[in-house]
Amino acid sequence: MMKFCCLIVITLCTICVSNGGILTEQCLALNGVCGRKGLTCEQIFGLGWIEKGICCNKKPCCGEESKVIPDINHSCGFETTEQCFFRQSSLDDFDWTRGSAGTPSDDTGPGSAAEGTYYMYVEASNNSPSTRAVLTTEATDLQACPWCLTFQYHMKGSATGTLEVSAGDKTSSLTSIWTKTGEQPNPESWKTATIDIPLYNNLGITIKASVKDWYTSDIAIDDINLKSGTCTNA
Ligand SMILES: [Ca+2]
Ligand SMILES: [Ca+2]
Repeated sequence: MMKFCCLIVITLCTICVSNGGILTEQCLALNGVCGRKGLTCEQIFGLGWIEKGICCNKKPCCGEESKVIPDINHSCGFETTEQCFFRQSSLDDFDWTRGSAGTPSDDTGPGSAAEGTYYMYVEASNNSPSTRAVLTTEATDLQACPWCLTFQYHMKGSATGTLEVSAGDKTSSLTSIWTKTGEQPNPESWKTATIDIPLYNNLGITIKASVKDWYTSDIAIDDINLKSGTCTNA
């Protein structure tokens, strides 16, 4: 029976390669595309997929037994004080503040939430230039697969600093993958960030706001969603 199964796999691999990686529901390629998302086996299941050069070796296969990418969605709108999957970091200079209906400073910050009533913001008035506040997923186990991160952000104020998203293996170091600096166009309105996060083992993601100058430097975020898969296919 095993020999019969292996023969089928090898045959399918041949078909896949000869067709330049046509997608099917089956797990086909040595390290070709797999499933409907157009991702390599390693992108979906991580290193080791082709450990012995054979498709499906020791890993869940993209067939009936497992899904191509598990359907996972983490979200956080800050409507309650329950812990979000993004939490306050202690490896920074100060914490984000949960707020609603404006920030204490005039001419900066949102007038209302992007979603619901509450959002998170950095209050620049109390914090010196170049200080930063970080939200991190460090305490959350995130599966090794590609993710699509979206959130709403608000950057209004003549001295607005920088909002930066970084991702990577949290046991080593993170890489900056998205940055906005300064007051944004049409600054009264919330904007949507849509960020593809590639596959990492031990994935960690941070959202960091840096204060550029004194009080007109508030930055707010709301409605964070992290969905498995790429943003194109999510
Ligand atoms: Ca909200
Ligand atoms: Ca902090």
